[in-house]
Amino acid sequence: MAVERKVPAIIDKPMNFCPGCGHGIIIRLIGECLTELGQDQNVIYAIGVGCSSNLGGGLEADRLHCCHGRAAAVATGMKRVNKENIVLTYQGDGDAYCIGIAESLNAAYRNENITVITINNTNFGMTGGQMSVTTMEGQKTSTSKLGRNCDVTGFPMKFPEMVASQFNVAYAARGSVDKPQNIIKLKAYIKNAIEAQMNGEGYSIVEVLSPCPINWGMTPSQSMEHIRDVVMPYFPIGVLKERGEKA
Ligand SMILES: Cc1ncc(C[n+]2csc(CCOP(=O)(O)OP(=O)(O)O)c2C)c(N)n1
Repeated sequence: MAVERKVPAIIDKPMNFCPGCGHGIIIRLIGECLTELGQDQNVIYAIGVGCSSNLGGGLEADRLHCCHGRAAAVATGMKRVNKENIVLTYQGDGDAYCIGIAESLNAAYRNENITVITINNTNFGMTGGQMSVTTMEGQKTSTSKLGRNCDVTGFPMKFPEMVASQFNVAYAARGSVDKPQNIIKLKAYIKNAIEAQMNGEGYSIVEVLSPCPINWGMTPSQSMEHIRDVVMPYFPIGVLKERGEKA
């Protein structure tokens, strides 16, 4: 018998992401996880500046659209005064790891009981594809026309690995939307991260490798292959810190 799959009620209208963008898949997964955990009417968001800002346009949930990079600090306050709510941040790599690196690191350092979702598309998508700390070595962007030179700019930052190895966070994982098998795994990571918060275990983070076909100058299917062939070998997917594991 065919199983009827409904769009989670929390996602109330079409979103305005570019064709081939991964955000829609990720938002759908978050909505499904929240619904299955009975938290879809209990979630509040701290949203970053960038393409992640578009999350708010399609969601039936209260959210604060934070100043650029500050979502982890805002989420900290939201959670501390609303302990019964599930608090999620939804940010890009530029928002969370470039301009917001101090807030992001400090929330993890304090093991705040929040869930951080970071969309890593290896560039500043919304503003025209500038180089980010996650830009791959040799990647051409509008501010690295000849390809990123890591001898000069440093190497792509692995934020979840940093917090998983150095801080006493509850859960850290990296997933990808490049193919159905990985989307299923990603859903399990997001669910675990939210469950960690529900149990009061502390800071949980899921980074998602996501395509940006427009700024990468690729078709949607080429950009999924690019994730597999180029991005994933450097940013491996999987659980980086299991729940219940000490640093
Ligand atoms: C204080 C401040 N500096 C710079 C900007 C311009 N700006 C808007 S979005 C963005 C980058 C977003 O990149 P990322 O977080 O990777 O998100 P994406 O758009 O790729 O999803 C920048 C630099 C801004 N809005 N505010």
